[in-house]
Amino acid sequence: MTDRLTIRRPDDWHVHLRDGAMLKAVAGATARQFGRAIVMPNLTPPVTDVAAAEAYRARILEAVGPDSGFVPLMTCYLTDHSDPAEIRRGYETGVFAACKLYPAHATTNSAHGVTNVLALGPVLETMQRIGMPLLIHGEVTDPAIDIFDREAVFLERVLTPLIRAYPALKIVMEHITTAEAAAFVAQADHPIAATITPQHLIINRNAIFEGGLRPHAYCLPVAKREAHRLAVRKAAVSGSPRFFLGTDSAPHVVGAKESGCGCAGIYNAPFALEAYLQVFDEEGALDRFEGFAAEHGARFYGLPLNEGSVTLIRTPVEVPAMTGAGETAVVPFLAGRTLAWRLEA
Ligand code: OTD
Ligand code: ZN
Ligand code: ZN
Repeated sequence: MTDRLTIRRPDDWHVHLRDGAMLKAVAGATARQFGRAIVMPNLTPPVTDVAAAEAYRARILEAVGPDSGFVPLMTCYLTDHSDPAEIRRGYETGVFAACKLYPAHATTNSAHGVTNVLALGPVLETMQRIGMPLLIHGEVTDPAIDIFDREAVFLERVLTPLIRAYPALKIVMEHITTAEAAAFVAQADHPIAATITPQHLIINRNAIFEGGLRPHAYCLPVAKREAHRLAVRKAAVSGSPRFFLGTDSAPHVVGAKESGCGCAGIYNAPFALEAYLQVFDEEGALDRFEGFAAEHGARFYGLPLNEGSVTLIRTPVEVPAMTGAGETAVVPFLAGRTLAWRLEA
């Protein structure tokens, strides 16, 4: 039995680092594990131009401190009014690593998102030409579509026409949750990949209702039935370079989750690597962990692999009931549970 695993330093290809006090409270958890992270732009107001991204990047670097070595990769939040020249300037000057597409009202702070993706012609043409990835929150927002079906319907209604119209546009389907999305990404004749979160590998939708309403198991896209969890797990451990790590860690202060209208989002950053590794271990796929965590994403983005390494040790570790205090008090994913691996300090 393997009891120590050393891999190249991994990256998180999808994280919400927030701002202000919450940024200061949570950024270290990500920087401790990952060499780089794709930082989501859904602040209020969202990060829609180069100046806002540079200022946000500076605040993140201040929060992680001068010696962390952590590199935040910034994203541009697309709106119906995004300017292709600004996006290109951001990409070519190394400020923007990608653009993020939120269908309007699909998830937290997405009110300024895009109402019709295919109407973004000049932006998408520019991105395709310069090789800039489009990161997609892949759910339709049509209220007539059941919330558990919104990802699968997005594949048909939006993603299929999109890849037909832009055959060379690099696309990442973020946080996939369904067998349909896993199959689509695995098989598409297109430069497409997907990120996978720890929660969608570990919980199914029963977790949201286990003995009562469980707000800390609620995120978007919402967890699906068990058959989907198993399909997403299979994709993650398959060794396919189209699947890679993206935590979608999305902290909300405890009172905003435990509420009459609780916010969507799961804070998994503190034990992200441990949670993923447990899944790979259970699946007998320890040898595939490094590809998923530290290689596939960088290759898809066209970035160099990280130098350096991290080591995980097989030893029980208990996830605390809460991290932070006051305005930064957050209940982490798997709070109170014991995980089988621990990241070596
Ligand atoms: N999902 N919560 C948030 C974002 C994600 O769709 C996402 O990327 C958030 O709070 O920012 C969530 O449930
Ligand atoms: Zn999303
Ligand atoms: Zn997210």
